[in-house]
Amino acid sequence: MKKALITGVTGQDGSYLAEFLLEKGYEVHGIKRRASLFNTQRVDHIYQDLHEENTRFKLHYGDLTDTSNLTRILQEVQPDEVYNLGAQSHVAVSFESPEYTADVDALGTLRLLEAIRFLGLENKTRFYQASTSELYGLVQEIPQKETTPFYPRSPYAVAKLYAYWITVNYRESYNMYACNGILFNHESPRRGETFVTRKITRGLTNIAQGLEKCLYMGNLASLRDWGHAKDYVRMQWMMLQQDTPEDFVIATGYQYSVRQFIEWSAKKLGIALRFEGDGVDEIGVIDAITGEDAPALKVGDVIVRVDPRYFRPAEVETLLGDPTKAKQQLGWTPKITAQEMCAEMVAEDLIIAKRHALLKQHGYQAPISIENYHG
Ligand code: NDP
Ligand code: GDR
Repeated sequence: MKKALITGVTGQDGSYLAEFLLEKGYEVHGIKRRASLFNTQRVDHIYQDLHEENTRFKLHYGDLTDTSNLTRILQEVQPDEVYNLGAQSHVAVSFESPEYTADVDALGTLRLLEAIRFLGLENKTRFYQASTSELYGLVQEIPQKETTPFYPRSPYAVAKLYAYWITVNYRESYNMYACNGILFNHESPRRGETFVTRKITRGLTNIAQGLEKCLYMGNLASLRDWGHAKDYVRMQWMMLQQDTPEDFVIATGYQYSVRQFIEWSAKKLGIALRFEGDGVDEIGVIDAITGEDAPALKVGDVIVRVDPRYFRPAEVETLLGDPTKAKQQLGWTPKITAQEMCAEMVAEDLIIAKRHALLKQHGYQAPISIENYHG
């Protein structure tokens, strides 16, 4: 039975990857951080009671800033594959905590690679690094592919640049099977609440249920190549099953604006929008793809207000990936479109919003503070 170790197992990708590897018959080990509240919601459904025999999903307390802890876990587990998904992954937050972001995202990667080498596992353990389209930052070529020069635009991206190159360096220096997946934005109903897509689907479903009044947003013109996390974790695994380690861009090859994502979500909910503060005040939703008029207004005007607080000191305005290499060499194609993913996210968040509205109706506080998630 193959063993995999996942850092960041409690995150969006970690949870989908753990599910995927368990289905493939792996024994899956994950590193979770100690927190004062439970932080395993995304993997609770695959939790296996350790008191039972033959459990195949095991969690270890750990942190990417803690070398001895990482070394001990690697020694204990002796994994065939390590997926380094753990990171301070929020770009805007990285401007507020740049040093911590570098410690976790850059040095954390080095710590893992060095521990693999130190333990003499370099010929056994294959290593996947969660690299990112943020490396392209101020884009030098459209669309971006494996050979496009990098130009990072945030402390997060600069830290990930180090992680990218140290992975390449360990591959070249020590002949390790180590590779980078350069993944473009990917989302799902499990996406963190402060990333733009989830903030939109959560905000608009809350508004539709009368729980919030206004969606405060940053740069609506920003363009992203959005895929579904489920499609992308499959690719993370595929990259470690090749004869030779190589780096791959994973993207859909289609690009949309933040504003379009808001419009799709509103259309799905049948609500009308009014944008304020972005220089264009508009009433009504226009379907971004078909150009159809919006359905009739159902719950009153929903106001999307641009708030400069959500602008970043340096923005990545446009990202569009070229996944040709992954398609040709690995036969990978994404199955879920951005619009389908948006519909799924809206549907899931609507269920949560309805539950919260019901609690409120009966005088109870929603279990999660609605106000806490602007980011
Ligand atoms: P999430 O933010 O959802 O998950 C990050 C994970 O890292 C969480 O499990 C988190 O733990 C953990 N983590 C954070 N800090 C530490 C630390 N100091 N030590 C150990 N673990 C830590 O990210 P995603 O799942 O979306 O992304 C996975 C990886 O892929 C990240 O490295 C991200 O940078 C990268 N990436 C993501 C893309 C995307 O669009 N989603 C695109 C390209 C790259 P906790 O739950 O306790 O917070
Ligand atoms: P990103 O994702 O920075 O691309 O990083 P995010 O969803 O945070 O932002 C995407 C774009 O939307 C704009 N934006 C807003 N963003 C947020 N979070 N909140 C807002 O209110 C808002 N308004 C507009 C942003 O400015 C940006 O242009 C994600 C993370 O998952 C990284 O870890 C990963 O490496 C990259 O995707 C690929």
